[in-house]
Amino acid sequence: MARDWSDLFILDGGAVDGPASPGEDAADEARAGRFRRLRESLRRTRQALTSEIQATLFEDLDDTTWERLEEALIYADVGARTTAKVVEELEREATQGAISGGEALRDRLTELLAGIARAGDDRIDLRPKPSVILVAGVNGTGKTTTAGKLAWHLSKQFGRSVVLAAGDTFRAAGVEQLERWAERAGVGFVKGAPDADPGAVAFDAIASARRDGADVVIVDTAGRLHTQDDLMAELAKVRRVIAKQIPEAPHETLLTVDATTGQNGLRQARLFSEAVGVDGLVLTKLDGTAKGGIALAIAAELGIPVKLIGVGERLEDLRPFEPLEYARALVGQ
Ligand SMILES: Nc1nc2c(ncn2[C@@H]2O[C@H](COP(=O)(O)OP(=O)(O)OP(=O)(O)O)[C@@H](O)[C@H]2O)c(=O)[nH]1
Ligand SMILES: [Mg+2]
Repeated sequence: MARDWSDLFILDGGAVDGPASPGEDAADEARAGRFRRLRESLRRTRQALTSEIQATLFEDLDDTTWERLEEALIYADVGARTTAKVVEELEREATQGAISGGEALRDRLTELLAGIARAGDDRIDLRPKPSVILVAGVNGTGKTTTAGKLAWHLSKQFGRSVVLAAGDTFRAAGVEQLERWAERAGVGFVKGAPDADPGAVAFDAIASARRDGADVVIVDTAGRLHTQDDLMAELAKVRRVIAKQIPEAPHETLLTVDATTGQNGLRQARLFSEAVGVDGLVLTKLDGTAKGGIALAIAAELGIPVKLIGVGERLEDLRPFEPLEYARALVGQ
């Protein structure tokens, strides 16, 4: 279960904290602060859900309770199938007398949602040297931003040397945008000639990382090509070219999903995971939506763990995903 950045990454010889390594008290404080911010960013989701859930708290648990709860969860984008599963379970437990009253219902709801959100191993293995992380996703979902934020964390908090690879060669602006992130994060940057082949850029970036002994290569990719098939074919090709440098690479394929796109996110996750394979999800723009529940639908239906969440546009607005904190924030506990 990833809580802190040091829990998210699997590092050589244990957690090698970088210069900003906090002491235990500071870590607790940081955790509390982070939780506050997560609650704040999920405020909209929570307000919608909480008012429904609060309304059910003081009623007898009857059909209306379950209907309202279902509506609230579907509104939060938890998805029909996952919602049905959760509510059926709660109803069953209530009938058996295991849940009585609203408080217990809320606790159990939180527990069930957290359990669903926890899908498989949600860590990122950084032991291979260099580790290659491929960032994929449809256009505008936050790939470039996530690549930049992640590079910054790896460099600042863990002292890792990082190379950002401008694999979105489809748009010149995309290359420049990543270059600005590399400057802000203070990490390496590799781009190709205009209209270069994205696979070739990734290949060069890995070659330069190996030459310079860099720890992590993060490859940004295009989100929009002429067709979706083109996009999947290009991603598959980038992967093949990367594997020519290091057969096990990319070690991690992260898919960015914009939390504000609701159920569309589930379709995207299915498409990418079938076409190129996805190791983990980055749920972005959680700060701007009442629909944060899509993480649950993706975890439940596709078994893809959420590893990171984006809660804003600043460097520090990327965090490891923590299922229980997330479920609590969602339910309003
Ligand atoms: N509020 C908020 N905005 C975000 C977050 N992540 C990304 N954004 C914004 O979303 C917009 C798109 O982000 P990009 O990183 O450019 O997305 P992309 O997937 O690289 O887009 P393409 O390269 O066009 O496919 C930018 O304006 C980002 O600042 C987030 O977590 N919260
Ligand atoms: Mg981009």
